[in-house]
Amino acid sequence: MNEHMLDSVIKLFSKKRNIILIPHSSPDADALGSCLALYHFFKSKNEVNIISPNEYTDILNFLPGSKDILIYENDKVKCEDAFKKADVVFTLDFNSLNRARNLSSLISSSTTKTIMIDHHENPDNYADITISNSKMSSTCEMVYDFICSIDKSKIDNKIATCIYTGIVADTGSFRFPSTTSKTLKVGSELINYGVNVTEIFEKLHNNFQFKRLKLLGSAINNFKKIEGLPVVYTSITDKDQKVNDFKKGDSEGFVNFGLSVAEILCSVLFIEKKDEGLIKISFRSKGDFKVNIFASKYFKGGGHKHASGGISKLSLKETEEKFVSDITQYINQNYE
Ligand SMILES: [Mn+2]
Repeated sequence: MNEHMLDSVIKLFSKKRNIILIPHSSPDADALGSCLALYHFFKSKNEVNIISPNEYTDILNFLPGSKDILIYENDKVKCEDAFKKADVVFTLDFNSLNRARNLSSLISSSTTKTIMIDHHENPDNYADITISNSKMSSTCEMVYDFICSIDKSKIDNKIATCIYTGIVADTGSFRFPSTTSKTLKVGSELINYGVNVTEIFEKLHNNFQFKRLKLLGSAINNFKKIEGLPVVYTSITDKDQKVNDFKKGDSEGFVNFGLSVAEILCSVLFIEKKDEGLIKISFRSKGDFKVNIFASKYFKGGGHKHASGGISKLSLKETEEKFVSDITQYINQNYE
């Protein structure tokens, strides 16, 4: 935040405000951690609501304050009422209004001040105040800086827990390339507020149902390697999901197993979503392999250099065939 921005932020919150905090749809730990940290930060002197476009994984219910989150999909009237009274809207951990899905028109048509805090590349220009830095490990790290620049003395165990959770989730526990010495310094400062490092790891990673382990088994078993390319891919069919009682968030992290193979630079997961009539795609890469460019060129997606998403309206089989041909072309054009 530059000085000019900081001045307008401080001025904005010099009196009581009615604030809405919005994560991207199907929010992850970074998005919800950011919302909840700001919720605890602002709520003593302001009216604050968190509105998520849709449901999120119940793994994140351990975050303090999560029971207060409103879900737009389930509670439209209450959420729209909150919007009518709001004078400041934060959008957190996304760079384009369409990532707020069904909430995007409410945000764009409201006359409130909008503040974006986000670490994705190439942010859209919809906010009154855009705090964007794609070099940051996580939106939670940015929220930490934001809070420190306004009133660091308000940080307590709840705020620290929310921010720490988002940082560890988005950095793969401080190991992705986005992790800087400053990220670790923030982590270290948060631990001084009594954050329970082991418990957060356990809640995030060792808190699943047995059927999720079986689903992982079938995803691993389905992995295929493209001959001659540093690429592997796998899929989860509609049937796999039904047999294993698939819940939102269950497939989180599956795609990363592909990158555990020597010399593999790109791993892809296709999830068949029969009810939505599409295939959801997760792309992961390492090194110089820019998977966000591939995702946006061929699969209407985007995201980070090493972690992106996309969709396909073809069948699962056709999507896989298209993917093999597209990625072969992409690598031949860009990397050889
Ligand atoms: Mn993030």
